[in-house]
Amino acid sequence: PPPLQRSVGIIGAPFSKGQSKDGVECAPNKLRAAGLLDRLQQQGCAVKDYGNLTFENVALDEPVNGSKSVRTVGSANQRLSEAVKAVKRDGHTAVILGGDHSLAIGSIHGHTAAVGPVSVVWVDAHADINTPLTSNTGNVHGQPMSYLLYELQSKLPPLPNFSWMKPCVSSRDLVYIGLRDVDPAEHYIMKLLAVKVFSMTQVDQLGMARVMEETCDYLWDRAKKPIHLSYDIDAIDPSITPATGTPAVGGLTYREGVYITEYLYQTGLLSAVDMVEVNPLRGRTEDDVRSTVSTAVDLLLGCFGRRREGNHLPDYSLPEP
Ligand code: HAR
Ligand code: MN
Ligand code: MN
Ligand code: MN
Repeated sequence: PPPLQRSVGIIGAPFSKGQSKDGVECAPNKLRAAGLLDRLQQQGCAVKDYGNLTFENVALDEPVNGSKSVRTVGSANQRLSEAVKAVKRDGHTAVILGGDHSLAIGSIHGHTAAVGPVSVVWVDAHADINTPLTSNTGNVHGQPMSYLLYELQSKLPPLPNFSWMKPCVSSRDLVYIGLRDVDPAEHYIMKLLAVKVFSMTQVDQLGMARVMEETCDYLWDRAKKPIHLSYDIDAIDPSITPATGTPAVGGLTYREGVYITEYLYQTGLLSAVDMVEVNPLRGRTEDDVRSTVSTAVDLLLGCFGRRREGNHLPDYSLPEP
């Protein structure tokens, strides 16, 4: 079996300007308060918490081609990219606690800057592949994949505070899982680039076990590369994770969601994980928030070796009478 990475470096990215709803910036501390670090340690991980990043609010950040807060998003992602690069150079698997999904720009950029080309597994109800010119909402959290892909560079207008970033992902190294709310332009782009997609239709057709086998077969066809898992909590059905900004009915079950993490853990290739779009201000009840946060924690524990069959530490020994 491959040597399994159990050293975790956590970065809080309390960033919300990639969309317009307050609250998503509270998620990193909520995930910590739910016991994330202790529970990772209890399951045998070495954990280093790098704390929360602070981001500057760029004044006079007027929309650019209709996209909102572009300068603020650009400078925040530059900071995040440097932080992720440092965590990778320290030898950890990076965990980025969002924040909204626009932070995948800096997270994936910093990851590739440290380790070279990666495979991206994007688990989401949404494709987040609008260009600034196709977006209907102007929210950058619906656009990060277009910034990252080599193949879309000629379609991007120049963006203020993004000159630091260069595209770093090939469309052949991207797999989507869980899609069910995709804009026409996004659908066109994914067909044009022949991106591998397991929408909810394929999840229904194949079952999650085959989806994960085919995901890895596809990604490993050329070479095994470090995996960047970008997990949007809205991939899970809103009956389980309602506290999120753009819930979409018909999502993954808790079990399907956890299976993805268990499967990727055992590949031994998981190198960075984003957990994004948890919004503690969006639930209707305390229970809504609790269920969303605890599911996000369970998904992260699954990424680092938690098994539903049970776990024990390698040095466990039975007490003698
Ligand atoms: N496609 C829409 C847009 O471009 C919706 C994006 C949805 N939000 C997210 N991202 N949570 O996954 O704005
Ligand atoms: Mn707030
Ligand atoms: Mn997303
Ligand atoms: Mn989403």
